[in-house]
Amino acid sequence: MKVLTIQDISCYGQCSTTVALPILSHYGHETAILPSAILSTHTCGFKDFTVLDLTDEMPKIIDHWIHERIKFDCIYTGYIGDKRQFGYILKCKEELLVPGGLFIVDPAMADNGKMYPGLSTEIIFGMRKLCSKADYIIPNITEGCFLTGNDYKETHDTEYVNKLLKDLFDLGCKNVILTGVQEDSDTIGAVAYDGITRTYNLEVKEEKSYHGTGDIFSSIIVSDILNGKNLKDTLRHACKFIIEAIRKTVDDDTHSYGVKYEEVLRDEINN
Ligand code: PXL
Repeated sequence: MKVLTIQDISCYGQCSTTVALPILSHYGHETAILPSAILSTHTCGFKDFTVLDLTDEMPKIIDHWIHERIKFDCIYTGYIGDKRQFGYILKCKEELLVPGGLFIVDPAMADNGKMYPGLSTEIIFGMRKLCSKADYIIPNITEGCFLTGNDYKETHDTEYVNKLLKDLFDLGCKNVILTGVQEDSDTIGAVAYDGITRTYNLEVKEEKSYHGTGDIFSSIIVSDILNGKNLKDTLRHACKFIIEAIRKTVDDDTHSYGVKYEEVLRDEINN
């Protein structure tokens, strides 16, 4: 399938566009990018990172593609640093998706109860709008709380998860995939909700957590959905992949900025 991903390029740090492209390609998809910004690194754990905003370039790229009659089977969005970009993204959805194409939104803007450094509350409003028009949204718990006004909690009983899922679904999307769900301190995973059915996949939690795992998770979800894999297997694949990537990284103290997901891809090829 032909996938357009709209998110930033963090030049160093294993997140957003630099992880989405190899993963989408690995699972057989053709890729195109509409970069929202170029940063020297991602914004968590690095100081004094540089940012080049690309908002003004977006409409020119989109208009060229419309002129060329270019179309995509899926548009997959991630980190967006400037509120002016949401309108351009919705234009992409209207003009560049094939009929029946999928609009998948990872509202990548927050984690561990906090917004990422430098993001304003206007980003939350924009992400809400994207979510209202999405076929799938893939928020983590923190993003789910910011999108719906629920309080952030570290562990998540069934009542809390169900309320978040319902409030997220009520934004107007067709499917919610909520990540980072922790029923207790030993397990972590994801729950999908389509307005009727809840599909769970929880795994034994690794001690450490890393930046960029949400982007890897979403890229696998997008890849598997486009390949027609069923939801339960898709969730299991994405959760196990992240756990495995963390396991490959934990012993290397010099590697704290992201996970060694490439080694998991290599194992999938070899096995
Ligand atoms: O991994 C999400 C992400 C994407 N892009 C940028 C980020 C982050 C998280 O820190 O800073 C620029």
